[in-house]
This record gives sequence, C-alpha cells and structure tokens, in this order.
Amino acid sequence: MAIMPILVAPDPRLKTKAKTVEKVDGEIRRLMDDMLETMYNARGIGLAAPQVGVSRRVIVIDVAGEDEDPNPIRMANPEIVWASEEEELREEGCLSLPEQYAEVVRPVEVKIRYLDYQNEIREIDADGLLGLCIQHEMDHLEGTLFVDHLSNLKRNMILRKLQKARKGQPATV
Ligand code: K1U
Ligand code: ZN
Repeated sequence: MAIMPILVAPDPRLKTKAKTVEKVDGEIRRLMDDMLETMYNARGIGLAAPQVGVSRRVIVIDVAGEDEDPNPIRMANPEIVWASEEEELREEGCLSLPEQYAEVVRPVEVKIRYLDYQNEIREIDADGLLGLCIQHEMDHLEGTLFVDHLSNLKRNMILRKLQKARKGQPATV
C-alpha cells in the first residue's frame, strides 16, 4: 500500500467530475487500499479519488472512533437512491481545505447503492456521521467542495484564509 499526496484547493482537479468505474478490478482495489492508507495517515474519516488526483468514482470511509475497531468502507460508483426530506445543519471539514470548517445543510439520512470491493452491487442506509461523510465524499466526485454549499461571502472568506496560510508557508520545490 502507498500514501498518496492529497490535493489542496484551488487545484483544478478538485473541480472536475470523476469518471465511472467499469469494473472493480485489481487496479481499482489497489486504488481503494492506497486511499484508505492515505486517509488514515491524514487522520481523516473519508477520502474521494479526485482528492488524490485520480478521476474515478471511488470513495473510502471509516467513521469508527479511536477506541473502536477500524471499519473501512470502500465504494465505487456510489449513487443516492433515496434521501430523507428532513435536513440538518452540521459542521464539515475537508482534507483538501485544511483547517477550515463550516456548517452545511444536507439530508439527515440517505440510501446508497454502490459497487463493493468484490464488484458486487450493495445498498446501505446511512445517517449520522456516516451519512454526512458519504454525502461529502460523493460531492467530491462531482467536483463540488463543501464551500460550494455556502454563500459567496463565506466561501471567499475560507478560500482567502487558505491562500494566506499557504503564502505563509515556505515554498516547495
Ligand atoms: O473528504 C475529506 O476531505 C475528508 C473529510 C470528511 C468529512 C469530515 C467531516 C464532515 C464531513 C466529511 C475529513 O475527514 S476532514 C477531517 C476532519 O475534520 C474530521 C475528522 C474526524 C471527525 C470529524 C472530522
Ligand atoms: Zn473533502
């Protein structure tokens, strides 16, 4: 397994719609495993392939707490087949918008259909942190970041803060 570099906004690859996976084969399984290792290394609870520069509809998630056993979930081509009418405002973070957080409104519960690690079609009902994280990761597959759900004012404030933080860092070669 390998740790991959995580892209940071405003990288244009984060704004691109990802391509459908034809089949979960060895190459996609390897990508899923590398993404999980990258996510755990970054202390995230989710990661989407575009965040590591790969235009494929693949996401990985593990919302288990530190005192619980790991519970990695690997999904290809996730689709929302049902979403609750009830919505909730909850705080989100993003490894591609480091140290920036904001509240976003999303459905409380969703039913997701996806291809699993064995290329089998599966469905799960997800609410709580899992439902929130799946919806956030699926947005990445459309080229959408959580800041795109905010007002122009709030989005620009976060993007400017990020730009300022990057300028303060030493230049990389
Ligand atoms: O997509 C990503 O960049 C991963 C992102 C997922 C996410 C976090 C919070 C709400 C919705 C989606 C992260 O893991 S950011 C890391 C983080 O802020 C966090 C870590 C553990 C629990 C809660 C947040
Ligand atoms: Zn994110």
